[in-house]
Amino acid sequence: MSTLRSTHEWQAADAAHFLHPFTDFKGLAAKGSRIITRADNIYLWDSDGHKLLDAMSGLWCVNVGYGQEALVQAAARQMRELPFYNAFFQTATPPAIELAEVLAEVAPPQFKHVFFSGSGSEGNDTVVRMARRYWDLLGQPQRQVIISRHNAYHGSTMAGASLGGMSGMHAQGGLPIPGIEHIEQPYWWEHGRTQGLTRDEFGLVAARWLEERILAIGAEKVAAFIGEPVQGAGGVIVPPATYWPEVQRICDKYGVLLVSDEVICGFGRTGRWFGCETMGTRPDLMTFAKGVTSGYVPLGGVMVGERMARVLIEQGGEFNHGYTYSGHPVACAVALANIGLIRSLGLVEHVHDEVGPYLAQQYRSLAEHPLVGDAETCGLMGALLLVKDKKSGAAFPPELEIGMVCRGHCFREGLVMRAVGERMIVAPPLVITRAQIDEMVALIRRCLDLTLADARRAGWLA
Ligand code: PXG
Repeated sequence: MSTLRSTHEWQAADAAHFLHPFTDFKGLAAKGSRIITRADNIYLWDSDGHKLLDAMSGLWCVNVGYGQEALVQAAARQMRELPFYNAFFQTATPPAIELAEVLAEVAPPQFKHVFFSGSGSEGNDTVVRMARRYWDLLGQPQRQVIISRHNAYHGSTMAGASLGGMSGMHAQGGLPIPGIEHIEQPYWWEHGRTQGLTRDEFGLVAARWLEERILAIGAEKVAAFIGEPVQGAGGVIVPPATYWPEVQRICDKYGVLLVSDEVICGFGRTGRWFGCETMGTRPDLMTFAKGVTSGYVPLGGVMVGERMARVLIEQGGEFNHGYTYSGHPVACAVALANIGLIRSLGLVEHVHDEVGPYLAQQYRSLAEHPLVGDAETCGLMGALLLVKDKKSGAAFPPELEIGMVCRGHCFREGLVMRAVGERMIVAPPLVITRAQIDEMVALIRRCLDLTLADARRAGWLA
């Protein structure tokens, strides 16, 4: 593979052949992709040699940072020894067995079993089939409905996108599939602040939307509730502290399974191994992907709590579901090296005790910026809401795409920060240091200043 082509040559070949995910194909072909050629620690370099601080960890996944030789060596060793074998016909490979064992160690105590997939989306397809199968086996086949939230992201397969609450996705391809319902998200700024509720009051209100929906459907028809501990792709929506414990209480009351989608929140992101531990829930299923291998190779899966595992194992017979790459030995070997590194570097503690609180402190100071209406963090995830009028919290009209204006400055200044509507979000690698947080926050502040200057010039401010 040549890295010696010019940026223009890469862009031409890209436009000629590569259909990118979630992309306006024609628009990108006209503009040309940004070509990323190498990375180290928390930094990327593009094909013009421009250096960027990657405050998004690739795509919420490179938890241990780039350039970790232990993961490279684990992949090379496993590829030499046994690059592939399946787990279908009563076979297994040592890395898959060992990873299952290690996941049972790092996951909350109710999890002793795992079903592997190749991605988070496939993991959530497994969730749908497994939850419905569980109720079938218990003689309650009418328990089919899975409740999720608007503005949730659970992947891009038919089931994953159906569970997700992205209207743009539902508008294409005949989604959602039957038996998926959505309630409103626990987004205080939009749904609680305007009602004059405190965050904690709103958390209870939002959780009770779940109870109302369960009662409207009939509890005997509800299989499960699924949610991300903190919504990632939806814009780092950190729920009030009261939300998840109340959701847990409601799920317990009606016997509804609780599914924690840990694809982003898992493996240290929130300052605990899994986001459910930060939020205080005891899920029955946990979807994971991304941080399990720090994105070095694809791997996902579902941790299955004992309540369900006992039924699926003891009474289940054959579960007619699985993927060629369920338990891929190279992916599992890399995951083992990755989890080993998270442990030996103490990254979960590093987020919990050191850089998570430090990021929160820095975000309190960013909250003072005239463009910022709200600033929040959870572990190493952060969001800044850009507003037109700091006093009233009035929003910019969406057509101004203020987030994209800010994002443009970020790229030019050497920072990868995502824009989700008016929310500017970060989720840097967990190896980030305090000094690097200072560097990141200085870049963020500079980009906010540049965006503010643009907005002033254009007369967009209140
Ligand atoms: N669940 C959650 C919570 C996710 O964030 C998936 C499932 C699907 O995982 P796979 O591996 O199938 O992509 C995700 C993925 C974004 C963005 O724009 C987020 C994701 C994927 C692509 C874009 O923030 N998360």
